[in-house]
Amino acid sequence: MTAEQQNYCGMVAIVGRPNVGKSTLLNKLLGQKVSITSRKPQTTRHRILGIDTEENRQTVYVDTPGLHREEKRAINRFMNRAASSSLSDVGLVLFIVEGTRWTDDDEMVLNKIKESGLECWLLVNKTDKITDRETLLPQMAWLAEKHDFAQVIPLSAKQGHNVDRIRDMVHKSLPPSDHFFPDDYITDRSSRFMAAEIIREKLMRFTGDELPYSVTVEIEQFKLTEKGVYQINGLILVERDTQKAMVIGKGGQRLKTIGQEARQDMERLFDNKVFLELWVKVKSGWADDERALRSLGYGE
Ligand code: GDP
Ligand code: K
Ligand code: MG
Repeated sequence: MTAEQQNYCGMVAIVGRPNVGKSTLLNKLLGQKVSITSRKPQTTRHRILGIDTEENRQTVYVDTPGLHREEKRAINRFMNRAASSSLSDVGLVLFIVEGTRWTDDDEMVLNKIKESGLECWLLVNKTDKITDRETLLPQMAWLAEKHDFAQVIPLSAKQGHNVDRIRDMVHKSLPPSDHFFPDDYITDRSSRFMAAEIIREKLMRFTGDELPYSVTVEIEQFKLTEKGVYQINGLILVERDTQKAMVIGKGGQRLKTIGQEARQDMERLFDNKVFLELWVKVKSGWADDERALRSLGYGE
């Protein structure tokens, strides 16, 4: 009689101030875009799980929205709640910082980590931006002094440097446990949710700085047609007419680009042909209205 194979599984939180590269790392770890990224802070509004299963080992990564001191707007309050609750059910924290910069926000995140008492690995990201290699080691030594980190690892999430190594180390650190998710899952989020996020990413990429706060996307229809195509209808909600015009662009050109780019990403992620239709509608004041946010799924 052979013994059943031992399984290993655990939750790993990816934390750090906005824009350090958390979502970029998660996507690289999974080899799939499950978390949208951009140059703008507050791109990640929801807690997103990325699931990485290799044989008997399953790592469940939690990509957290950044921690913000500014809690004026309702959306920030939601993000902060999501960020702090993610620290309560994890076994390991990956703390991402930029190799070239340490700020008060990094300090604040570090204090949260210290309070949690969780094992923490320091990942020093964007090493590709450090042109003078001589400065990296002293900078890493200086960062390593800040806490009793179990590991200190340089990283370039964008270029993929050390990503496989981190993935391996994390897999090996997992405690014995049954897997939390079926082995073919890459995220806990629905395809509907992923479709909305992809559209939001393109909106942020192709429109001005004004938009991130005020735009949201609802998927009104997501169905498999008889021809085997995903018919996806997305509604883009903005706060003002001027923003509506900005999203649509001259002669509808910008919305067309957003739709084309979003469709390509969706086809890659869903591994299926997609027919995407987008509409833009003005819905005023939603970012300040917690109830409206909840109805759009932000309170989950
Ligand atoms: P998050 O807010 O922490 O999730 O950060 P994102 O993953 O959205 O990344 C923020 C920005 O930093 C994006 O423009 C990324 O392309 C960029 N970025 C992420 N990792 C690296 C890296 O290793 N090197 C460089 N040069 N840029 C990076
Ligand atoms: K970002
Ligand atoms: Mg992010």
